Amino acid sequence: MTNNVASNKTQTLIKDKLKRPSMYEVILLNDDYTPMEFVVDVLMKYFGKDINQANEVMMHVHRNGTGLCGIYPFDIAETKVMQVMNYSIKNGHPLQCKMEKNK
Ligand code: TYC
Repeated sequence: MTNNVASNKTQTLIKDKLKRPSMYEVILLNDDYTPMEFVVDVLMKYFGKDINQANEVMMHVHRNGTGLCGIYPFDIAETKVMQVMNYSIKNGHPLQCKMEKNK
């Protein structure tokens, strides 16, 4: 190895170091029982949506089966999913939420 040419291993290490962290989509799932107002409340409470954005996402999920709430680093996405599931259970609703690696 010459002074100014890094080995493959070094190049790989540099690349690894600079790689952006993977991001994760938090996705809401439709069901027949959760009230629309509750879903809107969830989107405002946990995903920083205003009333209009929350209504849009909720209606998208209602019509299409799933919808994107937001995209976050792993730990934040995981926390949001847990918060939504806990809040839904506490209020007796079957609302489901999941996370998926963002491609
Ligand atoms: N489909 C539900 C209803 O008609 C409303 C709903 C919307 C439920 C979005 C879940 O993620 C959801 N009451």
